[in-house]
Amino acid sequence: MNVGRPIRLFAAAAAGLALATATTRAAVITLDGATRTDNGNGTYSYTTWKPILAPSSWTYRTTDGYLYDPNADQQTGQADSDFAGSSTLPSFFVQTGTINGVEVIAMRVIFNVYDTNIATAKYTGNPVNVRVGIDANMDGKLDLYMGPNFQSGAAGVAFQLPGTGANTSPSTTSTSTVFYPDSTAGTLGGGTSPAFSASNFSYVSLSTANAATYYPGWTTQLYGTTADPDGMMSWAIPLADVNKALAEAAIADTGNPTLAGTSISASSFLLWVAFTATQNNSVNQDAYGITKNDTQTTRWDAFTSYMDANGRPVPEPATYGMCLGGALGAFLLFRRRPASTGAA
Ligand SMILES: [Ca+2]
Ligand SMILES: [Ca+2]
Ligand SMILES: [Ca+2]
Repeated sequence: MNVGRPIRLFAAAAAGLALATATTRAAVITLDGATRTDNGNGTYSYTTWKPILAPSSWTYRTTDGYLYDPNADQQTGQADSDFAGSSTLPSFFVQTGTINGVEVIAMRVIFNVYDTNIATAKYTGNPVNVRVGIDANMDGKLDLYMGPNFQSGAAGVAFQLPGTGANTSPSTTSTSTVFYPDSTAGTLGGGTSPAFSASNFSYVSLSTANAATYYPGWTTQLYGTTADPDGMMSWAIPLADVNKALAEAAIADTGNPTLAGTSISASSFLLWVAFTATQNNSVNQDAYGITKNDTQTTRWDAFTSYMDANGRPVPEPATYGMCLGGALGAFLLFRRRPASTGAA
């Protein structure tokens, strides 16, 4: 199933609606801020971090419509790379806003066990290797991966090109060159990965005890029977750098000819996927929103819904029709006004 084309049509139509909100002042992001707020009646609101939306038919969907990932479903056994969660506890979020005055896209995931190697900045062995992938041009194929890079000796936030293959499902997805863009699209890389700092990276030990601060309603999730604290990892990347990386990827990734000319804003509808791997070239641990026992050729866009960095879904066709009607009416009204003024 390729749902890219109809979604792209609605997205293009909705772009006009996004313009109306584009002038809203961007919020200042607190990278280790609370995941959600408790409404006090058994429900929660996501006012800053936005959980990834899930199709209504998908198995791993919370009752309020978000994608979650079951515990202990990662393929190689490291609990620190297992996305933790339940049908009431999503663990993959995005947020848009500013940090130190720079517009960023921020991402947050929560793992089943807190990894002290990461906490002490000893990036040795096989620490959690997490990537968020985006489909920026709505054709179902992931175009770019990004996340904290602990492995290459130059620790920091980095991008990766898609590997060879379709990159449309967990089993067809792989990652290739690690890079950070400069301002010359014609050559891959050339920039320097921003080193980890409080303004772009956060890793918090999350437990039932401190859930009121970091994630109201969270209870320590189990990999087996041990109630270890979970690891809440958040990072931020300047939006401008994402677009530079997309421009470089459009040239360097010869298997993705339709990416050329694609850039994004916080209001762009993207497919957001997350996965972990023991190496910088595969998806061999946990894919967010599907378990290791499910069919790994299931397309990412069959279990993850396109949304913007504000958590807004692609508008339904009926909604779009109403909005278009309203916009058209306003346009005609605006056009008529000078004529009637002139006649007076
Ligand atoms: Ca998991
Ligand atoms: Ca794509
Ligand atoms: Ca999974």
